[in-house]
Amino acid sequence: MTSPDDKQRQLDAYRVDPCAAEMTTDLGIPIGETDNSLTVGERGPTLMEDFHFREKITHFDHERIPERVVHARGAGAYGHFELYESLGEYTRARFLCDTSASTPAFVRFSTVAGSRGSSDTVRDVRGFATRFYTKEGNFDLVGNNMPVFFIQDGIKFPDFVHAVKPEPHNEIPQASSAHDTLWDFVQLQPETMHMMMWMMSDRALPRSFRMMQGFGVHTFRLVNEAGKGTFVKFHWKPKLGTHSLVWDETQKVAGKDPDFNRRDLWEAIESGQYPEYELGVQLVPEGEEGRFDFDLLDPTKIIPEEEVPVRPVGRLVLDRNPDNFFAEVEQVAFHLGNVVPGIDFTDDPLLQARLFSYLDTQLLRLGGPNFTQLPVNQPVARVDNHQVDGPHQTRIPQSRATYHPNSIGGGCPALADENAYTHFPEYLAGHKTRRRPESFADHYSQATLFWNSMADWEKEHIVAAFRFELGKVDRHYVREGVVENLNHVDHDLAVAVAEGVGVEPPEKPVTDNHGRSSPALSQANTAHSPATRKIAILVADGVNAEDVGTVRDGLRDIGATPEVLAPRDGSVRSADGAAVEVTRALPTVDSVLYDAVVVPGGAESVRTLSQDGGAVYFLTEAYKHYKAIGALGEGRDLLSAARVPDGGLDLGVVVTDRPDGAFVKEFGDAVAAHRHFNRETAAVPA
Ligand code: HDE
Repeated sequence: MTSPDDKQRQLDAYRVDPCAAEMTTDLGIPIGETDNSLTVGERGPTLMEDFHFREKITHFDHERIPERVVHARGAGAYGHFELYESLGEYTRARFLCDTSASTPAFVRFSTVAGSRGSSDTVRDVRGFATRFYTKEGNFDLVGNNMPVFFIQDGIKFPDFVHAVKPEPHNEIPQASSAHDTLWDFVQLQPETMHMMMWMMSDRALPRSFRMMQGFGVHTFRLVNEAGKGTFVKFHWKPKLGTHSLVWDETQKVAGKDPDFNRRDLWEAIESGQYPEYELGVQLVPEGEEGRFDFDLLDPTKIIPEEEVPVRPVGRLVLDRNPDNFFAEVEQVAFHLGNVVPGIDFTDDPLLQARLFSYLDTQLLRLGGPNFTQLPVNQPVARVDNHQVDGPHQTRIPQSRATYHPNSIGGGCPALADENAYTHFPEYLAGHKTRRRPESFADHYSQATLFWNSMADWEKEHIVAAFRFELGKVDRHYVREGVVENLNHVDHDLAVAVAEGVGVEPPEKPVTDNHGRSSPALSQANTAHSPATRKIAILVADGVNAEDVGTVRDGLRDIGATPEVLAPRDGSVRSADGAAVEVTRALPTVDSVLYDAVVVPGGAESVRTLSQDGGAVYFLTEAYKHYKAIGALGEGRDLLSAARVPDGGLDLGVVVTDRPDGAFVKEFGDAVAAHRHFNRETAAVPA
């Protein structure tokens, strides 16, 4: 049986308490002076024999490893996975059969295109890579927050990545797809169209790593004790629902807090608001794969949830931040090839390419074949084999015979028996060829399905995103090429985009829209909760203390995170002379860093805030970004100053004279709704 502590106990052996010893060199020689180099006289040259100086600088010079060529920027956390019910009918993977096991896990979330220092909130896919430290070895589910991919065959990956990365001549733009080379690739490679619909949707702007779905993307294979295979797609569903920022907000956050998503994950775990995701599987029995109008091996296609339901099988809880970013998050080395008995691959050509790439990339990044010995990469399962030597070998093999078979070493280690990994004996025969199958040829139907499934506001955001991105493309013919491709997806979409980017709109559709939709694809149909939402309470001297108390305590009771913001830090004096503690000073924060805002009553407080451009702008901008807004008593006057319509529950503006439970309930519901896209905001000056 696995326990979530197995991995932590193993890591304990590597954790270093900085207070456990005095300062030494790397070889343990005590150091009493580290501020001055060894010189000839106080003003003379430095001596070569200063071994402490040389060791310190040499180590510093080598402190970086190559950043990941993609997914360079990320954040990680430990957690554990619990299974609801056994999947023994489909797989022999023990962690998917034993409901008493709690499997330790490590997750790394990431953006894809930007370098390590880029901003979190750019328009991009997010990586969602999960490692399960099972008793049978590590299983890495290296997924994304979108269920399809840009290309069908891995041999196109370098082409795609070169196109989306900053352009080669001037290394501009950083972490953005809005430039010529990406869209040139897109217009020439129509298999990208389905993924580009996701990329231009709000899915590319997650509010939080805690509020995005995860997908294994490829079709994998589960194999049971009897050797029977079942095709499987893996899904992660966040407990808090799938929610996104709005575009204007993401761009501002990129400057105000480039670590927005990273910080959000860190703070949620530190404060005990543990992120939680449900693992789901879509199962397709071997032999039934022909029943779809697409190929299960094509990674640019989903299986609509309405056709094959996602069966929830377990939950992942992230409950521990790493101790050291470099040692754990930077050095974690995921590999699609890390599978356990009972989980196998398919012939998806993107998956097959990844099986080569991840191991290769780790050899470069981590400097040799022993990276699996790094604490975060070590399995909790026992490791024994004849792979010896190489840079940074940290184990001390005691065997006198490092080959198999051997008699000198007693034949050890013995080969595994019935628990050994066996590959699914798929029957294959065919000519060697470099050809894409005909079953991969339809690049548009599912892009149309995605478009048809969107709510009106989601469609508006997609059109605006295409207009923004193509508007940054200099070559007119590239814009035209993309519009031509879009006309295969949906005529109205193509016309709307064309009109925004100065391209002649296509006259008629290429084919009729098939009219099918999949409601599960829309974020309008996700889970909603006020839990963990950051809510600003704007106050100044003279605030009504009862209002603040009721709102703050009421919001905490529904799991939200209220923060009291005032023109200065420390505390403010309430109308009845009490001290109201301030969480943060207004000049150090911005409305884009909060989910909602409330203005308590208190005539003097509201008068002061109305004279404070920062406070007024805070509200105006929150309104523009469709966030829930609340006001109590005189707080209404600040709404007027910010040109926020007074009241309008259906617009997410909650106003009351009395600070009571009913207000908290209504405001909590408005917060849970996430955004109120039915507002008219075009004229709002923020
Ligand atoms: Fe990756 N990918 N990828 N990828 N990928 C990497 O491995 C690659 C693909 C994904 O948090 C690299 O360790 C190829 C699909 C995530 O450390 C590299 C192809 C999906 C992460 C690599 C793909 C992903 C990576 C870079 C096309 C979603 C971050 C550094 C055949 C299912 C893992 C590294 C982390 C990272 C190659 C396509 C997800 C170069 C060749 C599809 C989440 O090996």
